[in-house]
Amino acid sequence: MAYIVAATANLHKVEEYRELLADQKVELKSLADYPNFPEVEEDGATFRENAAKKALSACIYCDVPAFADDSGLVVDALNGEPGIYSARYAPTEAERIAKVLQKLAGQTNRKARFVCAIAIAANGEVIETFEGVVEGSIIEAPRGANGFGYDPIFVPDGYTQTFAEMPAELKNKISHRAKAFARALEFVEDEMSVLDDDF
Ligand code: ITT
Repeated sequence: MAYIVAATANLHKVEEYRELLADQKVELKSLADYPNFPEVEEDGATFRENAAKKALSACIYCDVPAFADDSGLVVDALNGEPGIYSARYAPTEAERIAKVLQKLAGQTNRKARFVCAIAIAANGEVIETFEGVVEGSIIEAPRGANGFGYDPIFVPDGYTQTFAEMPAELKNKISHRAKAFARALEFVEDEMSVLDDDF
């Protein structure tokens, strides 16, 4: 079976991608299958740039089509923080959440969004990048144990549960990653020849 590499070291992302690819005839590998893959420095100025760099590095290193996402939480009242620095905002997940909540203390504007850029690379070049966004707000204290990252403090618009309270199937229908991935998949289905039947 053809396979594609998800260029991520984040096992939560891999888990989400496995579900999103469940109906596809393609085997998903991840960087866990390439333990010597060197870490990619995420020095881009945008989600798209970082996603492209990660996908291209993996495609070249693994010599198969690869995709990567760069994603994060963008909070309006914090001028877009943590944004592309979401993974590095503080040393641990709990501290990252605490930092956002502390900076938002007393703030009535809780508007935020998760953004996900997915880049696909094949045959040594970046083919395309796609973006998905889910709008929502930041609550006062964490709720829920599912998901990862900032999920316990993010309630998507139109819902009352945080991403961490929702079943994974629901998050995977409405999330930034699901939206970006649906666009990527549509592109791949339309442009299969670009991927030389490797996909
Ligand atoms: P890779 O670069 O190896 O894929 P990473 O975790 O470092 O793994 P990013 O650089 O894209 O990935 O950083 C994304 C961070 O944004 C992630 O660590 C979370 O803190 C946050 N984030 C992204 N998507 C999220 C989601 O669906 N739920 C909660 N937090 C998310």
